[in-house]
Amino acid sequence: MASFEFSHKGLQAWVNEVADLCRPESVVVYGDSREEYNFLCEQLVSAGTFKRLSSSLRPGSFIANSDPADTARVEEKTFICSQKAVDAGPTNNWIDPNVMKARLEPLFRGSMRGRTMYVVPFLMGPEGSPFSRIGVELTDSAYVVLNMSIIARTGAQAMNALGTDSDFVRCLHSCGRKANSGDSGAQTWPCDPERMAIAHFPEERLVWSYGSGYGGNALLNKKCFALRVASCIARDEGWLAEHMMILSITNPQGRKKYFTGAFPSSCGKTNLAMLKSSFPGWEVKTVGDDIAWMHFGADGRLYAINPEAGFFGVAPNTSVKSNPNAMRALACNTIFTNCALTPDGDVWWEGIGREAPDGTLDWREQRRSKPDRECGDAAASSAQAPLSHPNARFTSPAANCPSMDEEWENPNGVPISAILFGGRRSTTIPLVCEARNWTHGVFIGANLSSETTAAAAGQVGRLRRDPFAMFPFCGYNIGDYFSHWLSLGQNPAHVLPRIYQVNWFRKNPQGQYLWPGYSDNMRVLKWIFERCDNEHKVVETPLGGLPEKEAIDTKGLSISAENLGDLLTVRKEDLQTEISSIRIHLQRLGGRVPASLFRELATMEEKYSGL
Ligand code: OXD
Ligand code: MN
Repeated sequence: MASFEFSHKGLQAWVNEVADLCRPESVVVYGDSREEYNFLCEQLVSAGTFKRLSSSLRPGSFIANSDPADTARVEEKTFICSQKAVDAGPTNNWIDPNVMKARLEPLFRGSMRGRTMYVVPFLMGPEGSPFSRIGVELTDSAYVVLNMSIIARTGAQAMNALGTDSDFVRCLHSCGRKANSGDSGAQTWPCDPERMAIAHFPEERLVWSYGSGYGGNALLNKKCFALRVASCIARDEGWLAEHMMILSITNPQGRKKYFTGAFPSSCGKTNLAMLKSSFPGWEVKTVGDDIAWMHFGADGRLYAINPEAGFFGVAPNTSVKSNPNAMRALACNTIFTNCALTPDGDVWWEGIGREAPDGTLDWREQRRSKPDRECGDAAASSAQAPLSHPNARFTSPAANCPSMDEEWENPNGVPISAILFGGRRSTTIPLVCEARNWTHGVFIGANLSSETTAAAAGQVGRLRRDPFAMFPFCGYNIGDYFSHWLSLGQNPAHVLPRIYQVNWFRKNPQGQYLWPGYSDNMRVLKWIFERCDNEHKVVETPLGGLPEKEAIDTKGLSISAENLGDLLTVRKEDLQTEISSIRIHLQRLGGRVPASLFRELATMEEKYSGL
């Protein structure tokens, strides 16, 4: 085994300790040079994990297919191992940290035998930012290393930040191997789904992930560090680590504002962050598509950085229509996972907007022919096995994306004027409404909900409450998390952003969408932009302030007055159901839910009775 001398003693001790436990054949520090990146890609091609895509159609890009039992984040196998169960709270699986370590240690023992252990230092946030944080992932997966080098800042930037004594979050990852599978290091996608566990030890700023090589289970910088562990650090230090996209809007006069937005998975957060405005004179640019770290600045305003350096986006339904900027971002130097592979060496997925050629290999490497060819919306293909997995992904550098904002790597972050909460709601929730104040905004975030889609297992159309879109990602008691948000609103020095609820997914009784969505969401962003400048009046309702119908700019849009009216209507009968559903939800979240949220519910009920 190669031995390494790190000038950081803490890192040295930890690397030695893990190597002793996991017994890799060698230890390699990943420095993120072009040569190292290419070398690992070649290694994965030889191993059969990667296939190189056509160099003319998709230069510098590769496709990988995972083990069919390892295709998504697994919430049931994700644990918050805080010292006390109550600190993990009702939204997390809790196991005592000592019990979890005793359970996982035998699985990690020798788990890297026959493999290389990569040491991957990474920086979350722009270089030189006071808000950036350091992590180190030790992993036995070259696939993980390559994905990390796209979505995080690895190599010299991270090493320099680490120095000889900086704090860092320790992320240990091993794909493991299935019980009784022999000792072959030769599988194209090693994993141990039966015994998989993703364990967070928030008090120790430590993550242990065993048994999965996929996405958020294995790229520990993202959901594990930047949300679950970072949310605990943020609570302790008075800032916010959120599951939010960040975008900028520039108006025709050249004035710019930044918004963040929390949307549960599968509600078009990436599409919104990369929205291509079809609205003359208005421009949207991207700062981040998934995670925002936010701090109040010396001027009292809230500033956000995107801790990531790339996108790990859901491929199905990404098309030139739904997200032209993402399509440009994944044009080259991209890793695709669980997409279909066309005979000419390009990728394909349901909803890409063109037909799959005959002989396309599906994500399970089965050759598929004519009757299976599909085009259009992913939902339409559900009658047959899809060619791409519903959670197929692209991993692309942010630098590829033509809509990145000039300030996206500003070390001080960008000042936030508005926070959006949105989900898929076919009824009840209007196209947009404005929170009355910060506390009401926190109430809206706490009750955020969305109807489940065909892309996720389980019943379609069921309402799931996903507070702040953080249900799977808040590393501590969600009641304390609400209190943390509320407390930031009580500091008189803070200049608070306005809070809005949006819903692009309302339907008429015939089940048709009332709003065109996509680039026309710009019309709603424009109204919010103008509201932040105190333009327009709002119509008060129990859900918050709604736009007057004529305030939503519909120039060039063919929408009937009836549909627009429906989109901006709060119905009394819907509210009754909503109020009881919110009450059940808040009660279920247990004793640490702050009383002021129940007071907000009482206010909503009073306003409802007065209708
Ligand atoms: C994601 C998610 O992968 O939210 O970003 O599930
Ligand atoms: Mn996400």
